[in-house]
Amino acid sequence: MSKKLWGLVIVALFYAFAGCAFAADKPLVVGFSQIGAESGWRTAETESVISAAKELGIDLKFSDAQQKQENQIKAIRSFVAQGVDGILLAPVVETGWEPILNEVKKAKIPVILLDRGITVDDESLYVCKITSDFVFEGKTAAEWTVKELGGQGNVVQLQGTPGASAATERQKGFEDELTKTPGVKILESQTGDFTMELGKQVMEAFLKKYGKDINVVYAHNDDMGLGAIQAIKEAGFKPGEDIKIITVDATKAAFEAMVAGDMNAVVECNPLLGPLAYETLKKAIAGETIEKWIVQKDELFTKDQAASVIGSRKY
Ligand code: GYE
Repeated sequence: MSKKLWGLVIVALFYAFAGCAFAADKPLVVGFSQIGAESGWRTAETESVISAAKELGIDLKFSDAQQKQENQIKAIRSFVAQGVDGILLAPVVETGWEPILNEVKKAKIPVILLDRGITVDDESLYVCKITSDFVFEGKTAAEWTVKELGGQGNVVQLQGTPGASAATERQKGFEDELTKTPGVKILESQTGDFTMELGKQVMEAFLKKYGKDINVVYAHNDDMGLGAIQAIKEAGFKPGEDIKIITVDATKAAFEAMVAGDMNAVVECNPLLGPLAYETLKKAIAGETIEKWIVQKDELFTKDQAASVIGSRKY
């Protein structure tokens, strides 16, 4: 080979190696279809997913669906078109995901469900779900309610988004546990769509109908519970005393309400799922076997603990 040819070979090899090194450094591209910004919990989750992406050098494509499944489907389709390496999906409702997830499967893109579950016949449509145990959360809220009422009293339930696993299962866990104590009755259950505004409106209607007959409000999230507190105050009652309140999430705002004496108890639900989501996605891409349900552990906090615990809360 002539010197010139050798020179060309060396240059070509250099670019080939440089190309490989570049490919290895190429950031992971991840699409995140988020439900919306309906609650303080969800804002904390969004922040966790975005900040973890920054820390890990991940190229994150973020899409806010404004609580609509059709927007989530559009976002997922666009992630596929962009050729992302993986998808994080926080599914607003449980059903209706098969067609779009089949498209994703054909494109061989792994999907991880974040914070809520789905029901599909073909479980291979997603890698795993990373969520809390909502049935446990509901059961825990019921146990507290029974204890607080000494086995006798009336409850109203503010439900989350209809069809959302977080709502269906928080209701199931609560109601199943209450059947053990016939003295505690649920006067009425209605959805407040996980928002403060609707939580307040529904509570206003409950107060008009049942007034002081309501002993406990069980809200499927903090925001609806905080809305209920406003309604109770406006109706001239004292929240936390005349009417007791238990919610799920345990955000800072709920802790503040407990410190102020307006709220009585919260069941935790961890929204800081970003780091775990990426760690799991990387494992899935590397072909590792992953548990179908990665459960987040939660605990109950009561008003008495609030002041000492609030400082160490991370969301
Ligand atoms: O509890 C609620 C939010 O899916 C676990 O959704 C999540 C729930 C959370 O809007 O505040």
